[in-house]
Amino acid sequence: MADTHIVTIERHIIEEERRHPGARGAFSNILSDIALAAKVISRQVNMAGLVDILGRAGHRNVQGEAVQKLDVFAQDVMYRAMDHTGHLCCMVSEEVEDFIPIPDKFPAGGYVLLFDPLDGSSNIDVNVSIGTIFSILKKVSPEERGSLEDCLQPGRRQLAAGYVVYGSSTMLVYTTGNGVHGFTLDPSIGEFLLSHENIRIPEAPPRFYSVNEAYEERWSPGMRAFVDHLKGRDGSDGGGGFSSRYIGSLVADFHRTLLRGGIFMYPGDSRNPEGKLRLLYEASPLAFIAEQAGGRASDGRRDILEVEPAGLHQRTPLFLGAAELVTMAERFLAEG
Ligand code: P6P
Repeated sequence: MADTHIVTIERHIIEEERRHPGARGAFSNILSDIALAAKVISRQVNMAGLVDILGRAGHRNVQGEAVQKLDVFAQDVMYRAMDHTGHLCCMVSEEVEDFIPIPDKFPAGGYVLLFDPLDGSSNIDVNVSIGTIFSILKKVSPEERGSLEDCLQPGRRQLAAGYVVYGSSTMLVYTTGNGVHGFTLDPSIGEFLLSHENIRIPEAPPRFYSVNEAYEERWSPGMRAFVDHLKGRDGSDGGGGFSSRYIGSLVADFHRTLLRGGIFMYPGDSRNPEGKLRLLYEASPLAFIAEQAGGRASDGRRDILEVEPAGLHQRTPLFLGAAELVTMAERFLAEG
């Protein structure tokens, strides 16, 4: 008998919604709309090499169509999937300087969507996995149409967070605060099917550390000491036994950390004290997921989810992964 127990993401979202008695379906519709946008982006990403949309914009492809850069395309897809639904009061995108209001011709709703439509897009031309990252907040301001106040909330207030990784397969991973669940896109039926239920970050080996070591000269002494410890160079107990993995695509590096364990780091340094990664739509959603998977996320001193945002695109140092390693990193950094 074929296993007919296939769980689509739509079914999973509805079952999740039943856990929130006050939910009126808007929240579930947002997640389903994101899944639809992910399918459209996935198709375009996987066709990138074929329809000549690799990283260049402004010219016409073989079909004579005007070509968008994939990150601009992904931005348009996310925006058009969400602007008219009546569930959002505003949006924040890595691609747009200010917060994005809902057009007056459409009704506004009670949620905020913050997203990086296509992170790591510079990796597209060399066929490295890239991703979409999203975060959902509840509207808190009295304004009907949403405001900056609704966007600048600490990560602890997120209702849901997730990412899509466009790799050897396309996977959507999300949490609504009830564990982390992964869905793999079956292109033959156009459905995301539950493939990784209740993901937990493994504490046991193999253990990977993930950081761009080209910047070592710019690190603090504490950061250097931590990585030396991971390499077993300091001869202390518990050091060594790690492998280094660094893809240079945040979603891909985090996805590996979530499934295989270890720690991902993008620290601040002497040239970029706040690091490179963005708080609202990169660090915060991944931090929510990491915590829900039994891990931790820190800026090197405190939980990412406690940081009070001051700006839409503010950067933050990021230490993400197995709780014991993130806590160890904080200890080394505190020593100098
Ligand atoms: P670096 C990709 O450009 C990105 O924004 C993230 O996806 C990735 O983690 C980081 O930058 C890589 O930065 O400085 O190591 O090249």
